[in-house]
Amino acid sequence: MTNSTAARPLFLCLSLCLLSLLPFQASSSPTTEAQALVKWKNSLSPPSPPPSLSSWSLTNITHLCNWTGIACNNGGSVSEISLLGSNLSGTLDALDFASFPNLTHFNVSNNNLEGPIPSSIGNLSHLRFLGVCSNLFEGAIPRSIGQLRKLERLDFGINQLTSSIPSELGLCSNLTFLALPGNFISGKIPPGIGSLTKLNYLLLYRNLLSGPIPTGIGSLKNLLELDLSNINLSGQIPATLWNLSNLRLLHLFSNHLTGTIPPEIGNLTSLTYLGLDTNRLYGEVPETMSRLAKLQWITLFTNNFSGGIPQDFGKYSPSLRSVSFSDNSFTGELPPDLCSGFALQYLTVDENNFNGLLPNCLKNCSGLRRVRLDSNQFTADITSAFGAYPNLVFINLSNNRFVGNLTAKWGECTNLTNLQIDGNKIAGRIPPELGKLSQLRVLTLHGNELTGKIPDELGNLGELLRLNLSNNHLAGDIPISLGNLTKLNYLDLSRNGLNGSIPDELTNCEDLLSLKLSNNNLLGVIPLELGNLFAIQILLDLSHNSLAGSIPSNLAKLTKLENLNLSHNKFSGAIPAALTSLLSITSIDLSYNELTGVVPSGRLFQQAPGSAFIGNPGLCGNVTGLSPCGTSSKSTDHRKKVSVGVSVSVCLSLLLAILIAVILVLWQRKKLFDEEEEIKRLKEHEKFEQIIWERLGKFTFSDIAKATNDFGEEYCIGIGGFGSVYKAVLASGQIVAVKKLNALESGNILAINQQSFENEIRVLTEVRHRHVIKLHGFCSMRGCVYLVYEFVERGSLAKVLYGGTGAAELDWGTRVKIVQGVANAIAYLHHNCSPPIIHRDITLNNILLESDLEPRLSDFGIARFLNSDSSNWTAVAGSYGYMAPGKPYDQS
Ligand SMILES: *[C@@H]1O[C@H](CO)[C@@H](O)[C@H](O)[C@H]1NC(C)=O
Ligand SMILES: *[C@@H]1O[C@H](CO)[C@@H](O)[C@H](O)[C@H]1NC(C)=O
Ligand SMILES: *[C@@H]1O[C@H](CO)[C@@H](O)[C@H](O)[C@H]1NC(C)=O
Ligand SMILES: *[C@@H]1O[C@H](CO)[C@@H](O)[C@H](O)[C@H]1NC(C)=O
Ligand SMILES: *[C@@H]1O[C@H](CO)[C@@H](O)[C@H](O)[C@H]1NC(C)=O
Ligand SMILES: *[C@@H]1O[C@H](CO)[C@@H](O)[C@H](O)[C@H]1NC(C)=O
Ligand SMILES: *[C@@H]1O[C@H](CO)[C@@H](O)[C@H](O)[C@H]1NC(C)=O
Ligand SMILES: *[C@@H]1O[C@H](CO)[C@@H](O)[C@H](O)[C@H]1NC(C)=O
Ligand SMILES: CC(=O)N[C@H]1CO[C@H](CO)[C@@H](O)[C@@H]1O
Repeated sequence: MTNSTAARPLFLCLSLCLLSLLPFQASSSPTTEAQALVKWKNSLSPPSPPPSLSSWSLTNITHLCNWTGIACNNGGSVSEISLLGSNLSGTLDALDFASFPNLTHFNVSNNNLEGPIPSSIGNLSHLRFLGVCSNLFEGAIPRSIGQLRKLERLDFGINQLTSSIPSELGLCSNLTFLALPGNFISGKIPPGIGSLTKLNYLLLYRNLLSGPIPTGIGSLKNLLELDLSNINLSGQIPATLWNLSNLRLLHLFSNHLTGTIPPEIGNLTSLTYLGLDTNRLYGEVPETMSRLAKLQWITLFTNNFSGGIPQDFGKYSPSLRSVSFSDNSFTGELPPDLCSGFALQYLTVDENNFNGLLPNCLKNCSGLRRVRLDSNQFTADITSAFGAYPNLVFINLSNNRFVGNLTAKWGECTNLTNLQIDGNKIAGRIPPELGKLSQLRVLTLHGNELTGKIPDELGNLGELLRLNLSNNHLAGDIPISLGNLTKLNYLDLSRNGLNGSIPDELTNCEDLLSLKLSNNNLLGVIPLELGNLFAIQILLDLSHNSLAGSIPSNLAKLTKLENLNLSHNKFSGAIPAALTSLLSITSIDLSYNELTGVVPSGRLFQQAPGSAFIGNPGLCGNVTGLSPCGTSSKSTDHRKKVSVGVSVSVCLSLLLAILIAVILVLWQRKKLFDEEEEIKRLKEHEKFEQIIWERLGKFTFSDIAKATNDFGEEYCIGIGGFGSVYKAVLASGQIVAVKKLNALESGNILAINQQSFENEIRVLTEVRHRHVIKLHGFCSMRGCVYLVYEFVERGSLAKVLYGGTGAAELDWGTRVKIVQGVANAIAYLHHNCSPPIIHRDITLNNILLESDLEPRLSDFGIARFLNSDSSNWTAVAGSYGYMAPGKPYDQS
């Protein structure tokens, strides 16, 4: 991008014209200033000259001081150039800084300027304010910056600057505001930064820095905001940092910092925002943390903290708004005054070992919007522990030991999108009032002790994507109103005592990806229209019921289906030959029915294991586990019947023996039953993860682990803040790219909501577009999330653009082609996908190039679905910890 080839001839001509004026340039005068401005204006890229600069003209020199963005000092000499957001493209190369000896302000923030920041900027010896943020500037920060001794504000944020922070910056001792965030700056933070003692703001977040925080940081006594998040820092937090008693904002999150938090943190009495999450900090949180009277926002999640939270925490912090302790090893109860100020909106303490009851004050925090207490050992009575939270959007209480009943008052939380209370000991009925939660997208109550019927009112939850009521004691019919849930992706009512037949109306849920009704007492036949659930892909499980009739041949329409389980029912008749067209199936189970006749030929049935058909005495065929059908039907049929009869009776006596053994064992270990059930469920979950891989049809996680020598460095083709990318050449010859999200990123995603993440990923695997990378699938294993993409030859646009010889290939035609491709991809994601997909992180690194330089949009790591007007979903499910709350950065 450095060679701006356009407008070259014009540029040359003007330069020549201006060269002839050189003698006048010896001393500063309005004329030389005007000429320098016009020369730069004419160098800018199309639209050239920029319409916003129409007043900049050599015929208008008399009005120089009134030109757009220009201000003069009393002597009529230009003192300010301020062109914020003026839609400028081009470079600063043609701007002769030496012509502006009296310039105090230079601000070109929020444009599309590119190229290097010229070293000649060091000539602006009177400069006090330098702002170039939100452009495309690249290259190193010039060392000449050290000559700007009067500089007070320096803002280079959100560009593409590389190289390290020049130590000369330490000479700008009048700096009060130093911001370099959102670049590719590497190296260490120079120790000399400690000499900038007037600094109020030091914002270096989102760079590629490394090494420790220099101890000199403790000299910056005037610091109000220190943001060093997301820059790969390691080592301990220097003790001197805790002397910065004026700090309002301290963000050190998403680094590799270790060590403990010392009691001195209590000295930071002005602290409002404290972000220490996603590091390797450990030990107990000091008692003095309770003294932070102005604290509003604290994130400690994803560290190794242990011990209890100080009992006074919250007591003296009446403004506490957001508390996030997730994913540590905290124990004990939550402090009783945690939310005594009632300002609490966000409380996430999931994935710890908290136990006991909940703080009483919680009931009065009517401002709560997002609550995650899941995966702890809370034992509270859910009936009384929760208050009325009209603003609640998200609550996850899963996997605790909550007891009690669900009360009607949950129906008042009409802003709820997620209600997850699965894996507890909740009893009683499901209140019909839940039907009022019209925004609800996820309702999971599985693994409790719920009784009674499924309320018809759940059919009003028109936005519902996931409904899981499995593993309870629900009885009665499946309400026909569930057929109104047309957006539903997952429906799991398995392991209850439901009876009646499968309502035909269920076939209206045309977006179902997975339908699980197994282990109930369902009767009747499979509704014919079930074949209309075209979207169904992951699972259709009707096993362990008393369904009868024949298997409808129009199930063959479920061409995406991967797992079909109809076992342990009373289906009769022949297996429809049409089913052989279910090409996506990776697992089929028709065992223990009353099927008869010949198993149709075809890959599906030939490759199925024998266990898929056993327990159907009337079934024969050329497949494993079944006896072949004789050519002369009658006699062999008879023979078969005999042999089958014999084997059945053998099987039956075996079964009987096993049954007796099982009963005996159960007799003795009645108590263990729950645990076993739990293990079974876990196993099922594992299988579920596996399924996602099997869906690829061709390879599994272990194939990939093998192909990459268990993610060995030699197969790593890229590392970023998100984790690493590996190239895997599978045994079949297929090449895939595997993105391994590190604990940081995956922890973050999982903290948001594992289920909705999975849900999204599954749908993303469906996206097909020439300019969108194919996502084969994902797997979460060993605490990491792995995304498997199709491999793209040339790597990222950033790599081609900035690395080696690539840039030369990228002529303007190709660049336009890339832009068009990306635009196509975005249009497709926004308008042709349902629900629409918003990428939200389109960067040079996320645009990959094929060998013919066709672009492919990748990395939907943080993409979220947006259902037309449901911005809540995105906003609140998003990574709250990462929205810079203070926004000092926008104050310029
Ligand atoms: C600049 O504009 C102001 C009013 O906007 C006017 O009063 C002043 O005379 C102008 N100065 C010049 C040098 O054009
Ligand atoms: C000269 O500059 C002034 C001040 O910006 C502007 O109002 C005027 O339109 C300009 N005149 C021309 C001919 O561009
Ligand atoms: C720094 O600022 C102070 C007070 O604003 C001023 O007196 C001093 O001259 C400045 N230093 C430099 C090198 O400009
Ligand atoms: C800082 O905190 C420590 C430990 O809490 C305390 O002993 C010390 O007096 C505090 N220093 C100041 C200046 O407040
Ligand atoms: C729901 O959310 C909206 C928008 O955030 C808010 O105005 C409203 O008070 C909330 N509560 C209820 C009960 O609607
Ligand atoms: C609460 O649960 C208990 C235990 O299952 C049950 O006896 C009681 O009827 C339930 N109360 C309500 C209001 O559902
Ligand atoms: C929901 O389903 C029931 C029964 O199928 C039907 O009578 C009712 O009209 C449906 N309601 C809506 C809002 O679609
Ligand atoms: C049975 O199937 C196998 C392969 O699936 C095939 O080679 C064989 O010929 C078949 N036998 C009969 C009798 O059809
Ligand atoms: C009006 C004003 O400040 N003019 C000064 C601009 O800079 C030149 C060169 O340093 C001085 O000579 C002027 O006095």
